[in-house]
Amino acid sequence: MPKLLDTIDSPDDLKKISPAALEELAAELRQEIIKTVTVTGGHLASNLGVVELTIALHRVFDSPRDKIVWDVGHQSYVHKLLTGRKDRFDTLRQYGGISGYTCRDESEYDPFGAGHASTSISAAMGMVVARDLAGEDYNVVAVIGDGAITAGISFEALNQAGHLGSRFFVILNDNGMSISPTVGALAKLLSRVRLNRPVRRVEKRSKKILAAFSWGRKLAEFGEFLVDRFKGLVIPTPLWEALGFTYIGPIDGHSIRDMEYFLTQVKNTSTKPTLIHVVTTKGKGYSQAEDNAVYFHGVSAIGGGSNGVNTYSEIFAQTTLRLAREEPKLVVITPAMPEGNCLNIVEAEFPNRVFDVGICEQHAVTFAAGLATQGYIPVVAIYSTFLQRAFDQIIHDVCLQDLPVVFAIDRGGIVGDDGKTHQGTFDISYLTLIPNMVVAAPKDENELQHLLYTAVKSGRPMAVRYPRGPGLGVPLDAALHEIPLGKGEVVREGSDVAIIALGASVSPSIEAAQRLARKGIDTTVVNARFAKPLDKDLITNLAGRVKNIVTVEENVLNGGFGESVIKLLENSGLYDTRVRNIGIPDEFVEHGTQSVLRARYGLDADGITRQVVEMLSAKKEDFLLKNKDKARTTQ
Ligand SMILES: Cc1ncc(C[n+]2csc(CCOP(=O)(O)OP(=O)(O)O)c2C)c(N)n1
Repeated sequence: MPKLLDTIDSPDDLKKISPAALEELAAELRQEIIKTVTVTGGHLASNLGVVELTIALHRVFDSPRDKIVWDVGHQSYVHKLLTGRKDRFDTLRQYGGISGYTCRDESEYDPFGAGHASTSISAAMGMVVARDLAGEDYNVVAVIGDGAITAGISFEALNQAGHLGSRFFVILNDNGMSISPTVGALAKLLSRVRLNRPVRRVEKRSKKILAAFSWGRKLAEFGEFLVDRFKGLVIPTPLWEALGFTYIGPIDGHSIRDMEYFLTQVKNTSTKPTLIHVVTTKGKGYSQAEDNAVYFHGVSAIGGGSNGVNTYSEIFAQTTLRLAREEPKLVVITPAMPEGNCLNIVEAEFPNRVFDVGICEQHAVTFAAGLATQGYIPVVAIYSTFLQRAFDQIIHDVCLQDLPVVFAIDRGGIVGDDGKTHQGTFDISYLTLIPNMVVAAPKDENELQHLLYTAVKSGRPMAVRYPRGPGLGVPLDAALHEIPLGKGEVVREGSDVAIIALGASVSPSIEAAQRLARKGIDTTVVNARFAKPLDKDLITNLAGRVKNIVTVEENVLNGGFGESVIKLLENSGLYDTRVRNIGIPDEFVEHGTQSVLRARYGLDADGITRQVVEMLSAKKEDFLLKNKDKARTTQ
């Protein structure tokens, strides 16, 4: 039987589908998503939860003229399938394929790209003001989850929206879940609304009341009516009202009919900021995902996983648990990523010392700084890409006051399928420029344990940055020891060329050295361990002996580890050293598997070998330090 989905190339086609057939379409969309995500990996439960909401939005609004701004963008698969991307949907998150998030380059139906949470209301407000300034009349709709709305930036935008008072729609997609259950006082308030019977009655009654109205002007009072009539019940109207919004809801987010009805009313009548509270079930329609929405938030592609070797995140959590047992002042902070950082084992034993602060990276860092002022040792467990959010907090609240906050930075370097918005390729640059900060990166999971121990003992702001995925499978030392700050290690001696590698790049550099040996090239490999402070003695002595130096890092070259090495050699007067920096050029790294992307940037053993051979066979002048700008552009 032909599929309804096959007939839809744009929201206009969707509008031609009869209301009676929409449930069938919803089922087809769910099947398509499950089929694809099983192969490609991706965000499953969040997308299954917004099937009906997305259908209703595209039937009521007129995208791309009307702007629908999805927060995070991880739940935009249905939207992609309905906006001309179904034929490429099987390339989701694959190298060269469509992104797992919204992306302006990909479609005119994506008015704003995302990947990080909580930007939708701000971005949509920009569009609202642009519309008003230009004297136009399109609709702007921000769709945000109950997790993402907890971030400060969301409230900053709501605050402005209420102040300006322009016509604007915020759809709060409330499923009670972030990746883990949503935390915080707002989450408690919303869950009272979701679960409370009187609210369900309100919902039914408001529908009846609406049904009694004819379409048109009278309905303009609907929002105010609902607010007045039921104020004092558990509906959180006072909160939204105080922010200058009309509150509508809660609405059953799996009833297309209800949503079309309510959305049409507000679209036709509302003149001010309006928040439409839609209640959905994460994982809807796929019982396993409904029962375990945490696990099914994001699933790996077939064949993905760690092949039985512990991931760096797991080793981080196991070490943190050990350290928490020894050090009663140690506390752990996660901005909404307890699962990704494997913190469940720490939380199980020390529930009062693990704090999930919600999707609030800025608060996480300043909260840690506050704890540190009182003698606690906060460990901020955070992904590299999300820590970008807290740049000023690291500078102003932690480093300027030289407070001993440990940053356990997961997903440093190339992360893979999540793509441009999630690559951890900037942290070495943005952390090493800050005074007082120590920045370390372990060569393997055993060294991760020791560096975490070192960081906790250091009494300094210190970041330990490690990659996404499994460790190397090396044995773990039973006893933890401190590593002197700023001390690297020579892991292999050779006289033709020296590779100084950072973190995850050490292992492929060792492999490259073995390949180079087969070509008769004698290679030193240094595990730098610290991007700051650099091991000055080790590096300058090395440059005295070996005149060809290659640095390797999974970070952008601009402001990266390699540049610091060049600066050190220059400042030490070692101008006759030839240096080549291997790393990420000045671009955003798209999606694809980690191995494909590492190969693309020459960061795997093949690429490092090739570049060393190239360097040794190139003219000497191309790499002399005095020509360093040229050297850097020979990537
Ligand atoms: C700044 C930032 N921090 C953390 C994340 C990781 N993350 C992706 S989705 C998500 C949960 C979002 O929850 P919610 O907004 O309620 O959407 P749902 O998945 O429940 O539909 C989190 C924490 C992110 N994308 N961006």
